[in-house]
Amino acid sequence: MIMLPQRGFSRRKLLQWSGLSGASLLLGGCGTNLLSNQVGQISEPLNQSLESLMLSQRPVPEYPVSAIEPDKLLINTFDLTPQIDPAQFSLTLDGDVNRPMQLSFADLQKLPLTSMVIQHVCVEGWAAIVQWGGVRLRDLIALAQPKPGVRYVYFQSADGYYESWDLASSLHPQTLMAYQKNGQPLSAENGAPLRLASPVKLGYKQSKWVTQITFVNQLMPMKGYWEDQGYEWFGGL
Ligand SMILES: Nc1nc2c(c(=O)[nH]1)N[C@H]1C(S)=C(S)[C@@H](COP(=O)(O)O)O[C@H]1N2
Ligand SMILES: [Mo]
Repeated sequence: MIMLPQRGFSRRKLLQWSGLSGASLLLGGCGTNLLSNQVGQISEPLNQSLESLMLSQRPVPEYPVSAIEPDKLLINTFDLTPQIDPAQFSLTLDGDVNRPMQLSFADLQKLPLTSMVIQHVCVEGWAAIVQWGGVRLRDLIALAQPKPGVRYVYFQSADGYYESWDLASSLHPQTLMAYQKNGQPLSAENGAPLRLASPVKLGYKQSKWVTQITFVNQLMPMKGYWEDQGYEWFGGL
């Protein structure tokens, strides 16, 4: 169970800004059956603009497992750590998509697991080589099927943190919704049950405790927890 109330933008506000009604949310909730029918369809073609964005992605070189620096990844959390029971967890995919859905943690674990060893870089002056394991965000995007106008992706977290990413970085083959760190299940402090992990973005773009991923055509006034306090939006590495 998610113990903290969501802060940051409310779901209603997000829907207002993105010009969506609540109706698309009601279509979610059929997660498990929907997913088991669709796991085989991840390679289904996306719309053409998504396909060409995916082809433009170049993988970032990875490190060997021997390079992992287990003690160097510092916990960086702006507020309290949510304690989320994975059995109660669900991830909502919504916004301007053909197939809004909710996925349980068990659903996510049925999807292909990708593991990578990359460097995490925090703008506060530290970095760590970490192994992350999880689901490629592009696989979730392929399930939800964004409509052609979608250009940005919003991530809402259980601690009230929020982020927005460009679609290209979200489709990068090494952008993961991770549930493992250094070969172990993610700890609560590191964002369990599900967090962003990617070698193409700075640390503050990598939301922990992600509960909702929303696809939109335009950026909204709230762009990200740190961005709205002056940090650069793209946050590329
Ligand atoms: N939900 C949430 N995600 C977050 C943060 C946060 O405070 N809340 N901090 C960010 C920052 S600044 C960094 S560097 C990384 C740190 O991840 P770690 O605590 O697992 O090392 O998480 C990012 N994701
Ligand atoms: Mo950070």
